Amino acid sequence: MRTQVVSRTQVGIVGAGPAGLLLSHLLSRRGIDSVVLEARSRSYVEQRVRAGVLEHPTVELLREAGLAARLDAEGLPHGGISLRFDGGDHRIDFADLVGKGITVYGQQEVVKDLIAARVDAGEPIEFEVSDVVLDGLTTDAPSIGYTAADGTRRRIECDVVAGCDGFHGVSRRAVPDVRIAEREYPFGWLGILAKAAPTHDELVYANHDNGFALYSMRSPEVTRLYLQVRPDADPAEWSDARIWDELGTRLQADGFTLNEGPFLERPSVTGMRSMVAEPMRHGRLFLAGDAAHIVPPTGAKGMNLAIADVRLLADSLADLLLHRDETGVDTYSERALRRIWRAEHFSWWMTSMLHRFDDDHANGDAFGRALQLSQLRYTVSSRAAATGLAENYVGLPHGAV
Ligand code: FAS
Ligand code: PHB
Repeated sequence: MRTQVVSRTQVGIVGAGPAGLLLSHLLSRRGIDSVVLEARSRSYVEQRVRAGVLEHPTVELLREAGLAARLDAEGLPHGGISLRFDGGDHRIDFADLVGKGITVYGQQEVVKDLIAARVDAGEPIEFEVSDVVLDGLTTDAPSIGYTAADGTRRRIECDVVAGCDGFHGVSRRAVPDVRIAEREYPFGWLGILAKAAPTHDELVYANHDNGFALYSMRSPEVTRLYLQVRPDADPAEWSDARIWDELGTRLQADGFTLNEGPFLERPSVTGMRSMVAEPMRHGRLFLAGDAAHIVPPTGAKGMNLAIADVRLLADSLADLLLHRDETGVDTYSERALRRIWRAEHFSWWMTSMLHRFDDDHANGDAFGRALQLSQLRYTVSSRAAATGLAENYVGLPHGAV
């Protein structure tokens, strides 16, 4: 084994997704140094197409943190969404119901803005690392061992380790007594990114007899679309013509047209699951984002929840490292989990209400289908019910639950 290179920082962060990058930025604004270790290349993480919707609290936080210049210039503010079922459109008017909205701005754009802020501040992000090992987590001198992109074996000695390495990372597995609560769904989403000008200026969630479809966008030139498919569906079975045909069927409504165009990346299938790992702390290791929880994307909560975790974690670590006050870190997991379970419920509720379940699934028989339609009709006809959807979708204020 080549000699180890040892360095030191206050917070070692594993993962350069929205959680890890934002945590590093928020800590830096408090004068706390950190190092971000990322398995992939910079270009890979900046091109990875994922979430598309920023909650109101997320936009406010990015603005407060000085990260919203491009978001404010290029993001698309939306005042509502439509639920499409029973052959008709039903708009949920966020502005009227809760006085706030959302912003459509791709996750990869948020990641680019965060990386640019770290690089501009001269803060280290190490890309293409491998063999990350977390040590000493129950001591006050934890460390992270890893192999750097140049092949040297390194170790970072820290005060704290932040596990922001997503669902497939190493951090959750370092929590010995972790308890996992989860649901698998009997379907996935085929994601389509098309160079085709959006024809409708808000998102449409469609519950059709053939299955769920989502109409979204990324810019005045790019449409983002999703089709419910089998969880093991092979994207190769979905020709361009079949995709456009099925989208046209499921999104059909009076006055609605769909522009077709070339795909900007090959359509891929994302599985659907709900998962929560508790506790989100083990000694000096703290989990944030997908490392600790996963939601089905129907509620557009995934990235927003990661950002809410990080706001809480940054405040808690600042109290610990600047003031030796452990109150924040001692209650971080319990406080974060309250918002997480609210988002888990909302995402499960939206998923259960909008997707078609097979006959052999509890939600798929005649009773389940009738319940689903009744829930949809109530949600769009009752101001109280529509307000419930609106306040969860635009995002409850951080700290509200
Ligand atoms: P991330 O997964 O974004 O980042 C974790 C980072 O850690 C990655 O860059 C990874 O390379 C790195 N990493 C992993 N293991 C490591 C190791 N051992 N060492 C170093 N680095 C390591 N959410 C929505 O709201 N809407 C959507 O439409 C949506 N679509 C999605 C589609 C897909 C295919 C996926 C996987 C997720 C989707 N999500 C969506 C959820 C997504 O946006 C996440 O919630 C968000 O990326 C969470 O951010 P992080 O917690 O930072 O995790
Ligand atoms: C997206 O635009 O990618 C998107 C929007 C809303 C969702 C999921 C994904 O619920």
